[in-house]
Amino acid sequence: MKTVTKLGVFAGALVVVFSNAYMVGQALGYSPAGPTAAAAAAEEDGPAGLMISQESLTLKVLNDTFPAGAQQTLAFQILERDGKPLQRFTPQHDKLLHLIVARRDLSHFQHVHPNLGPDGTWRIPLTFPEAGEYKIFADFMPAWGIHSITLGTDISVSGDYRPRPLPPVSSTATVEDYTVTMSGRPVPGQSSRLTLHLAKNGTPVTDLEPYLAAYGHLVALRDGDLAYIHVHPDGTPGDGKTKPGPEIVFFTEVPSFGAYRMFLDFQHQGVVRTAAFTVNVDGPNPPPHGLTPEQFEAAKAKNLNGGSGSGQTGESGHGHGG
Ligand SMILES: [Cu+2]
Repeated sequence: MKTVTKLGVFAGALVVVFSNAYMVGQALGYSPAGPTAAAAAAEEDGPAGLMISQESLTLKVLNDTFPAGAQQTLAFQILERDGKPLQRFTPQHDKLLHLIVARRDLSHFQHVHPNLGPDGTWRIPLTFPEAGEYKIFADFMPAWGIHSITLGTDISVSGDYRPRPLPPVSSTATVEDYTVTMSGRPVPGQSSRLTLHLAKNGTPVTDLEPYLAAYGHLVALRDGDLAYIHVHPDGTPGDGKTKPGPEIVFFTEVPSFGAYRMFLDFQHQGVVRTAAFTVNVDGPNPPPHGLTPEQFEAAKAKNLNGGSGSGQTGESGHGHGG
């Protein structure tokens, strides 16, 4: 057992050393171990939004209670590693911070933009429409940062909670007079092209308005843990080639197979609307640690055989007893 423990510690230490090297390298604008290793390290970070604290930053909500159906001011801070509120942010898509609110059953979604106070406290009037378990995601980039970070935390709104089942899978969503049709198929671990076609009362929409510097914003939340994927479209308004509809093209990468709820925010005739889709993503999942499928299968086979050749009990490599 001692050997196994030591190996475990050693493996852990390797991961720490590796990711530190990666972070330093990334901060300096290069990847010391090459693009494959960098991709592997990024992969190890996993999907965004699952943690309250990541990369030395911590999301802290200042409210104590959250009433159902009544507006109140949500107040929160992003704490730096010394516990002090982060005060300087780099704008992304016209905003210093994007706040996503979703109910755990994915029946409710909001994408709003809080205001930053001089002391580093973010505030926004917010209504949780019904009782239930919610999650909020703060999507931002520190002024000293080089990429966006999404921290997430749970919010409980007390009362009679009746979770709803996920709406059925459909490639069409309607919101008011608009019909949005999705084509393309997300593939786990791979950048996949998704095209969203917009029509109003059956007529293709060709005069979409830029909203936060894009013709559309797509947020995907994984059913079960609400892993967060925020995708911006291919092309930006005013680049001379991106048309204001009727199609918006996204390149999105989902982390695994499973069900996702995808929310498209778009602006037309002065109003921002959200169309929501349930999408079922088929496998296979990408192998871990940035390995190729062949490398991973070979590693599995090696571990199963464990050097003894039995491959049945796994005792030589996976003992947990005393
Ligand atoms: Cu936003």
